[in-house]
Amino acid sequence: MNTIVINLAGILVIALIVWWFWMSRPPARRVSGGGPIEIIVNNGVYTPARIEVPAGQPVTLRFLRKYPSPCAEKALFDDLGVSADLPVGKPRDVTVMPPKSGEYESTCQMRLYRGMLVAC
Ligand SMILES: [Cu+2]
Repeated sequence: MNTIVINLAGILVIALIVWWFWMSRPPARRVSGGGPIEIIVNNGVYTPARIEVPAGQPVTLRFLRKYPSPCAEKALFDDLGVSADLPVGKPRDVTVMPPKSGEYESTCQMRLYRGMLVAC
């Protein structure tokens, strides 16, 4: 009986982890006006993780890394050819330009942190 409960709990935890890292779709944040968009880097997530930006215009993202683990030390935009080092506790501005409308993923070097720039 106890084994079954423990197994179920284990499955639940795994499902939660899978959902958290791969399937959660937080609501997009739309950019209004100029100024950098602040992104908090902490506990395995970017906040906000999904940001809508205008296509074909440079946009500045201000990464604020609060998590000291080396996992969080880089922000990579593979599709945009951008890679930035993020210092702990100090804002780091990264300017990117999505060339056309579409989704552009940002990740850490291990791909645990996942963010999405939605250009339209
Ligand atoms: Cu990582």
